[in-house]
Amino acid sequence: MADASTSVFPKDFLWGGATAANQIEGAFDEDGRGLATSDFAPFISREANRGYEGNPLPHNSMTLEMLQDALEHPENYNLPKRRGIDFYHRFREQLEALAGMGFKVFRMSISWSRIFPNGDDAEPNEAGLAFYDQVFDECHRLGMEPLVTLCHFDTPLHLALEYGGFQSRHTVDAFERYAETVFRRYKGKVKYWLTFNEINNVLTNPFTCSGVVLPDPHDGTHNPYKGNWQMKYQVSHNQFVASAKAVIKCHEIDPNAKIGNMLCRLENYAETPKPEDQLQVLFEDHFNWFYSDVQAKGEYPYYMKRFFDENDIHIEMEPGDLETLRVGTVDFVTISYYMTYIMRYKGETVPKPSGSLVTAIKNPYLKVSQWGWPIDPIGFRITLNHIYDRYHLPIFISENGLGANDQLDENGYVEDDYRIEYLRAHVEQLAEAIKDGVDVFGYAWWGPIDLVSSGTSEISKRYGFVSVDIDDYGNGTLKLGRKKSYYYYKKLIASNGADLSTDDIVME
Ligand code: P53
Repeated sequence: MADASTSVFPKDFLWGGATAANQIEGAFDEDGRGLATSDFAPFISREANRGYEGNPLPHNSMTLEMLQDALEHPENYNLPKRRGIDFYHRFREQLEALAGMGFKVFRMSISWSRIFPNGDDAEPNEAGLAFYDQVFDECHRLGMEPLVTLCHFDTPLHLALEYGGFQSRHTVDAFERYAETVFRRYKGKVKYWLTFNEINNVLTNPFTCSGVVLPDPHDGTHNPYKGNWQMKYQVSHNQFVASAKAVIKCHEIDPNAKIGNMLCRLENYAETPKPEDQLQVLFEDHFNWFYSDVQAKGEYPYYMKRFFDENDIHIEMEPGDLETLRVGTVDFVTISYYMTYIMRYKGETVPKPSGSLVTAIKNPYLKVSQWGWPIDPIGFRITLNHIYDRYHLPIFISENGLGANDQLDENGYVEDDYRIEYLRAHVEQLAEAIKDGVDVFGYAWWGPIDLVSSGTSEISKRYGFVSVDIDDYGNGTLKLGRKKSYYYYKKLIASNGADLSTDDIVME
């Protein structure tokens, strides 16, 4: 029998799950919380979403006009991120269910607009600060270390509307103050911090990722978010500086805390052995590595110069920025890993990023999820090796998971063998990576409790081991259930990842 004594995982490996404030909390207007961009991300059904494979994600097309309309007439929209799963009121019960699997870590984020309702207020909101005190205390009581993202896709609305989000240095300053405030408040309670969630997603989702709202051109000629590389790379620079400033503050305020980055890792394969296709992989890799290179190595990588020069991209910097980036490098690297991508040569010597999160070219060797995301456990091992080789920093898996349209019974149970298989296969490859010598210290399953999807605001794209009785329109009792995968993950954690067998799952 495989037990913890045969495990290849470090003894204190952090098994657990990951969430984000905007996808679980709800209570969007309670206790002084200000509005955030995520409060305007409308529900997009799976049917409506069918056409988007290979295109930028739907919320990317949020324009100023749509936002203003939703602000004036919220009743015309289904806005699930305002409801979440009511974690704000039910966190004790929900955390307890997660701790029941033996979680050692709970990844969550702080809602910036709960702490500073406008993002840049003179004083923080004590009710918001007190809420997270309770959540962290509860995590510790249950034996879970909180790992906390400062900003996970929820820029305060005021900063988005008045300053264009991270297009402005005002937002950078506001972020630094927010970060400093929470580092001081939670010193000793939070050991692991992350700066921005999936910082590279500005390339595809500047609204969601960076609070950028652009006006609709009205003549229907183009999507204002398409291309626009000058804006996106300026925003990236501003977020790098904001991230580095947070790292520096964190180290000053709490020398025992560690702070990491978070990259949506895109592992690319060439479509054929043609050297040109492999060259395209190199290009796309650069667009992805750029983010972790700056955050982990502290400087702009050599390969961006030519891309910026030949595409007429000019980054405006303030004096001291390069020094800030150099000093503010992260202590560890984290990624989300969901899938791999296929690259075909586009015929350009200096191409632009592909601007898509879901690969348009199908990999015939891989199955896909119900949402068309390729499932590639071996790609996970490959990507972990690539990252470790590049940075030699400890790695934490901030996200990995499978969204599925679970058919829950009246107890919230489903025999989700597909999720069990996804988890088993990815942990198996994670173990291989660790045997390869990669330093990984934790693994957080995305959405260990059903929550609102980021890309489409669906709840019916369920990721959880714990189910929540709520539908896409907010109907339901919010009662929790335990899926079959709950008992599998519990067993896996109890053996510290040694026992991956799926045929002796005990439902208790
Ligand atoms: P959802 C796209 C591709 C890969 C990861 O995504 C992504 C996205 C954005 O939707 O985002 C991360 O909920 C993100 C989470 C998100 C999760 O992946 O669209 O950090 O907030 O929920 C899964 O299925």
